[in-house]
Amino acid sequence: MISVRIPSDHPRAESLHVREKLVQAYSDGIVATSGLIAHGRGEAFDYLLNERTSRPARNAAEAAAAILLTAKSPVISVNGNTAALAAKDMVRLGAITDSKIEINLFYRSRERELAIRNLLLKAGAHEVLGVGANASARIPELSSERRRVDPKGILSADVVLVPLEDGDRTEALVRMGKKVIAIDLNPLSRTAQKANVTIVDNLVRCAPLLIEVAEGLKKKVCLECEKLARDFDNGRNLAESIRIMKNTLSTLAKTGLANRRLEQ
Ligand code: PTJ
Repeated sequence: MISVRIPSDHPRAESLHVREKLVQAYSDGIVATSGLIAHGRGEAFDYLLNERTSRPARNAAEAAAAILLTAKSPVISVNGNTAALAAKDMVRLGAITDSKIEINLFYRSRERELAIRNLLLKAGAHEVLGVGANASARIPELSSERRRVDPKGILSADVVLVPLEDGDRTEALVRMGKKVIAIDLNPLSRTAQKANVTIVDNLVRCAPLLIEVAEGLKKKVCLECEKLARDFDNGRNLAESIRIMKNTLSTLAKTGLANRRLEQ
């Protein structure tokens, strides 16, 4: 692998560091080839958010944390990109919200399962579900590899957090009566549209935010969590995220000049 030194004064240094993380994780067998393509798609949508966490994303993160904290059996589903970008944060979030961690891959292979499990264990996870024969249950009406789930985890969960997902599973989980929380920079994706709560934000920013919000809510009474979960309207919130993207484009269409942070 060719590794490059990213100059710290490069205007896109932060974004390039994230890319390098994914490229390294790709050569370590953690990220799927398509994971690199998925990241590029995410970056394009992030431009439209000015690479900032928006108010609707923050509101969705609050509802998500509240739902995780009040769930009976929550599970955080981890794929290659999530492991590469936020392994430590997912483990920490799991500890705060008492959520189990389960590996669930679209491009499933024994090698990837083990590489991701090792990364999660190194990040502090005590138990990693969904590996090998433990993913013995099946999500009904789903034919992709994502159908393989752990009876101790996603199969029996009431709430599932799915960062960076590819669509069909979210619908299937909702059909099974589970609450699905998605993290997806594309508000138009099937996952974003079908989830109960969608955080339209970059996982890299959103993971620490979820931790902060969950820590704050944990200290408060349960009633506040219940209200946050009950009052959240995903359709309305998605519309706000789409409006922010539209406004970014409208402003750009007037002047043609992008925010300096986004210049290459
Ligand atoms: O590790 P595997 O085998 O489970 O495969 C994972 C990928 C991501 C390859 C698989 O789930 C896939 O093909 O996903 P899609 O269909 O490309 O969808 C990924 C979604 O995540 C897209 O809507 C992207 O815009 C979005 N996305 C990409 N990077 C980020 C992101 N959302 C939040 N934060 C990101 N960093």
